[in-house]
Amino acid sequence: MSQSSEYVPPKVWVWEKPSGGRFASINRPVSGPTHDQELPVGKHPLQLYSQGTPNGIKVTILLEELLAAGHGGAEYDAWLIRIGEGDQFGSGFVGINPNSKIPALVDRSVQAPVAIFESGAILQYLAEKFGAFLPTEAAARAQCLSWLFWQVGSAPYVGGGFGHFYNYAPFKIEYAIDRFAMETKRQLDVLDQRLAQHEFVAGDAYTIADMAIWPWYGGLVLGQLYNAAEFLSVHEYSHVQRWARQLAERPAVRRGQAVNRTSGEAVLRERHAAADFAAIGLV
Ligand SMILES: N[C@@H](CCC(=O)N[C@@H](CS)C(=O)NCC(=O)O)C(=O)O
Repeated sequence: MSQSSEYVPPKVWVWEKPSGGRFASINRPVSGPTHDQELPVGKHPLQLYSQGTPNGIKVTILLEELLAAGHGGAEYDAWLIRIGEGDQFGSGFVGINPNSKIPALVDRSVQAPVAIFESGAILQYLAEKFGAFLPTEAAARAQCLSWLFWQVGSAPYVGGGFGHFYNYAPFKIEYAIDRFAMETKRQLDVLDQRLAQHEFVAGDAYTIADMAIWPWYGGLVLGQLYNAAEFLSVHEYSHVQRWARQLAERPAVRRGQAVNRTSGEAVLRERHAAADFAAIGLV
């Protein structure tokens, strides 16, 4: 392993300059709004403020699945928050998510609107609100929530760790790439062993755990994330591959994947009606 580094950490870290790399212009070590920016509000009960990243599409997949299952109360407006432009630091967005990360949701179907942030919390809120995609029986529910929280806790090693150092960092650091490639492959193996035994992550039923896990780990094995399929030998995870393809064929997953995207094949920057999908060739 190459071990060269001339950097010696100072006694106290201070923020003097952008760190370089893809997110340097928006990253900063303090929280709170940087500018005034009201959030738009559409006509539907649910208002989503998001971008079509793996964390964002977890929620749009669930919303599209709920609508496909006949839950008309899940109609939503999906507004684009351009994280590369810093929209997440606008006063309106910070008002509903002090952590300045997409996705964030406002449920306006209730008398005092409810704001929710953190994708896992949003999935659980919606699943409980509509009584769908989250088992009610105690053991099955525990499995589903265990895998949901596994995703929320594990994916930062994939995104902030592996993806960042393999794909976005301004130069390659072998130590960092080794460390996070190993952890990413360990997580893929955890999932592969689970999916060797069960059709879906939480067991026999398709749940919010699948919807949370698919955008990250399905994306990796389908070659849609970080251009890293070959590097991570994703063909080794045959059960994850089987499950990832199965979900990718669901019309609601395809629709959810298109919402609030800014690039790629099927792009729906904002979604305000089911009919919007026709314009991009989706049903
Ligand atoms: N734990 C959060 C993570 C959300 C997150 O990291 N969102 C990213 C996009 S995938 C974001 O908004 N980044 C903007 C930024 O870091 O300023 C969740 O699951 O909702």
